[in-house]
Amino acid sequence: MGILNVTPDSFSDGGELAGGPARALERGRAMVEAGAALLDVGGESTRPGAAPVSEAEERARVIPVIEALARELDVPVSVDTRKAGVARAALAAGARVVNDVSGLNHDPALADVVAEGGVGLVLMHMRGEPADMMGHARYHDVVAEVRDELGASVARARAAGVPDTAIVVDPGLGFAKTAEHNLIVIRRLAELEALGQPILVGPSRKSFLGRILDVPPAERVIGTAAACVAAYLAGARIFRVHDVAPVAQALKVAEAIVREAVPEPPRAGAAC
Ligand code: HH2
Repeated sequence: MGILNVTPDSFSDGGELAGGPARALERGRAMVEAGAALLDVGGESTRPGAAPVSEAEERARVIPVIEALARELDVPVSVDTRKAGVARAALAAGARVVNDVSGLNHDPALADVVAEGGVGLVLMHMRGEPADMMGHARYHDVVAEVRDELGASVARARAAGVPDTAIVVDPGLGFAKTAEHNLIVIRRLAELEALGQPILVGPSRKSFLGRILDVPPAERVIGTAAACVAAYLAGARIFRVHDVAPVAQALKVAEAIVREAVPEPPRAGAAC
């Protein structure tokens, strides 16, 4: 899942795609060529302390981009939003998945929009709001609590009529979690398989990698790939990243090792 943030203030790529859909389309096309199977468009930064965005502003940011991607590219588009109104407009513009970082805790109407649209739903774990979530990073057993709280989100989606086949769960790395919590969650990710849904992770360029590596966001690409491989080995199957090409390579190698098989014959000249 390639990240396309059309925000002025995202923590690592804010402002890069401002000014109309052309640059987002160009970036999206490059991500698909690099191996992305899904593109995630977001119009509201949810980094710790980020300022909330009005529904009208969020729609104005994401809708033209979603229309362009859905029209021009062959992969499904997801909308990263917590708001039912934005999700409804995004589905009308061609989005096929809703990625809700609040796990259906922010806007009760969002589950109905997903059920009526017959689209996919990513349920991410967080506590509180982006402004205050780090104050909620207190757990006895972070993995068990994330699993149980995600289980409540899954139950809410089912109750609204979203089928199991449409639901993906995500532990929400960095959302109401300290760096140490993120590491524990990745190492014990397999415990989330009890929920019975595919697992997505989003470690891309996040500050826990900066804590380990002491480098700024743009230099956390190899760290992101390492975190994705660790999560893959523990059961994750969808990876939300800014840097699709290097992460896709790392995952391809990890998958070949797990399967003990080279995926396809090497191209002529690539044998050595
Ligand atoms: N992380 C961010 C945003 N959306 N969605 C899911 N499912 N999982 C995540 O881990 C996740 C997410 C935050 O990262 P980013 O979009 O790069 O930054 P910002 O929120 O500042 O736009």
